[in-house]
Amino acid sequence: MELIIGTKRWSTWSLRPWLVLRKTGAAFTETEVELRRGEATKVDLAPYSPSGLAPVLNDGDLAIWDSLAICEYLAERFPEAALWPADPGARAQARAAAAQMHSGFAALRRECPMALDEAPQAMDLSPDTQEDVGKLVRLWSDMLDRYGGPFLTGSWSIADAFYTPVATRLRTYGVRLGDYGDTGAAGAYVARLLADPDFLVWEASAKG
Ligand SMILES: N[C@@H](CCC(=O)N[C@@H](CS)C(=O)NCC(=O)O)C(=O)O
Repeated sequence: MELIIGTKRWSTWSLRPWLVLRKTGAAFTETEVELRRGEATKVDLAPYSPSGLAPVLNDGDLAIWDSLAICEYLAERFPEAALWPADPGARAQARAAAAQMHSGFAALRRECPMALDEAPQAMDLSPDTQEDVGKLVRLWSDMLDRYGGPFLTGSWSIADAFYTPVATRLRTYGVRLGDYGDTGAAGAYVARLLADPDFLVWEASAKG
């Protein structure tokens, strides 16, 4: 298999399926396309991506071009990796959490891009981004409480891959979750995501 990814320093969409692919234990090659933004990137990605966006997973002659679709495909292809929880209720909630990240948190994503090469520096967040951070704290705290941790639905799942880039954003922009109602569980979850051995491999190579 081959995973086409964007610039590792800031491609959050690429990081998610890359983490999931690592958790399968399958061998894969990665092809990093530098995201130069605008028309140049479209030209660079065109030979690889039917959507003109990264990531893309190539498995034989099959190309899958959306991060969530790639993760779903991997979950079906590698059932032994237990990439979603076995319990139907927990699985539905893990999927809901991943989908919420896939299509939500627009203000946080816009205002706080992933920037793995930048030193952490606190910044003032807009009201919309503050609202997103509050939403994150409530979501994480509720799920960690319900399933007992250490990840959102117990064992690590695709949902946790979807929130790993957010954990880097919170670190980079010095967001103190205690200011948003965290009593410790959400902050500990962020630390756990950032200590994931596969994430550390990605981070080291992103910093090059
Ligand atoms: N919904 C897509 C979004 C992918 C996406 O937006 N990728 C960005 C990189 S992080 C991209 O390829 N941008 C190309 C460009 O900027 O022209 C997914 O989940 O894979």
